[in-house]
Amino acid sequence: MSTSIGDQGAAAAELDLAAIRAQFPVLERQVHGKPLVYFDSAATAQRPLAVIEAMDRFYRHSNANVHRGVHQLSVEASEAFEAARESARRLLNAASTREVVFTRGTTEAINLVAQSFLRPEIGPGDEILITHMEHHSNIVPWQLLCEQTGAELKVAPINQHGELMLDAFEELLSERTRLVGVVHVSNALGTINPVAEICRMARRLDIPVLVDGAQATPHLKVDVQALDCDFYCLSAHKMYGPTGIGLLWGRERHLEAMPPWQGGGEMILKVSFDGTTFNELPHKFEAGTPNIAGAIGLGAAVEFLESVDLEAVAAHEARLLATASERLLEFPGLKLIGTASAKGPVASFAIDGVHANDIGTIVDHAGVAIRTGHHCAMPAMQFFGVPATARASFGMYNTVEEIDVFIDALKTACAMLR
Ligand code: C6P
Repeated sequence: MSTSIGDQGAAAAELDLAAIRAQFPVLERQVHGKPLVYFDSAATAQRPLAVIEAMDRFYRHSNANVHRGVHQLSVEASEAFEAARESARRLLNAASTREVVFTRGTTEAINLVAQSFLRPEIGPGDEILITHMEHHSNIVPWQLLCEQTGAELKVAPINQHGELMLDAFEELLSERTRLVGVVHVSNALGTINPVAEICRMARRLDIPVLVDGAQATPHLKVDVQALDCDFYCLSAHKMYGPTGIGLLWGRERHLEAMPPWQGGGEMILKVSFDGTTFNELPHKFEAGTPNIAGAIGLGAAVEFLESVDLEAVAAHEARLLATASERLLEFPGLKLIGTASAKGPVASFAIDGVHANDIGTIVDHAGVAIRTGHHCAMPAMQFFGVPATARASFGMYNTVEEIDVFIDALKTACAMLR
């Protein structure tokens, strides 16, 4: 398990960028008459042909419901759906596909853990520990749970670089802590958290750890067994797959002990008015017709990630981040928000006297797509005393030349807005 994108880079081979870019049809388009520069991969990455074609193939040739029919199409759909689960297992080095639950994405995976794993176990006097850099998806489900149960939400502090203060985090762990929820790679700051170390600390007190991996899986090799966490959540659309699908990985013994979260078809073995017998893992948590094409797209995204040299990708993305950060710091009054020593490819910044949304609008006219706002991480914004940032986030298909276009567009924006 790598902890830093930069660390992976030193000996890595060069990426064949032209070959990678050729796999992403959207990169050929123009926006406002200019070639698209897509610097918003943290919001959602673009999709390679392999993903688009896998979903298209399913709809054209094998579309049917899963686990229900004996007819050929249903068999093919079920096999493709379960093959995608096996691909997801490989991605995370999970011990078994029984531990891989398809969800709508990271958000739903975290809510599932909050309501099914923790809610029956928790009450007044208990605590849930998260960090100050979490996405709202890893804050609000715990706040709701605290309201429902009388438990208390604790927040571990971060420093001015946007790094978790590990000593303070460890001090907040106690026999009252019933779960730790931590983001692997922060979407707003880029910080890569030392998740294995966090799990070691929590393990000493037998506290389960949930990792929000939404921003990690497109960039890092993740091994849930090596991390020794209890739950890992991800969204396919951040890792070159489709929207509306993601997964919860959970240790089998936890998932076995957890009650179903939603009831309906697919998650049962037998139903009568006297009672219901639930299906085995992981189907117990997959009520209703699933997002079949989405799961197949997720599987194709995993295979796409397996087809590239992830170390070379990491080195390339680290170079993009370093170049962008250096060039951004040349702007007077610009502050980088998030300067952790271990960082994913996210350059978040604020400029004195200039609103982030105005920057976003002006650079868009040069064809450059960035995200502006609070990035669903308002507490992190509050910590840095800014209402919003402009965020350029990179994927494997971005180039240094695109950073030149972005910097020129930003110069135009500053000249107009100041
Ligand atoms: N961050 C961003 O622009 P969903 O919406 O469930 O696929 O993912 C939620 C989520 C959870 N955790 C982290 C660290 C995330 O980055 C996200 C999504 C997007 O940064 C949209 S707000």
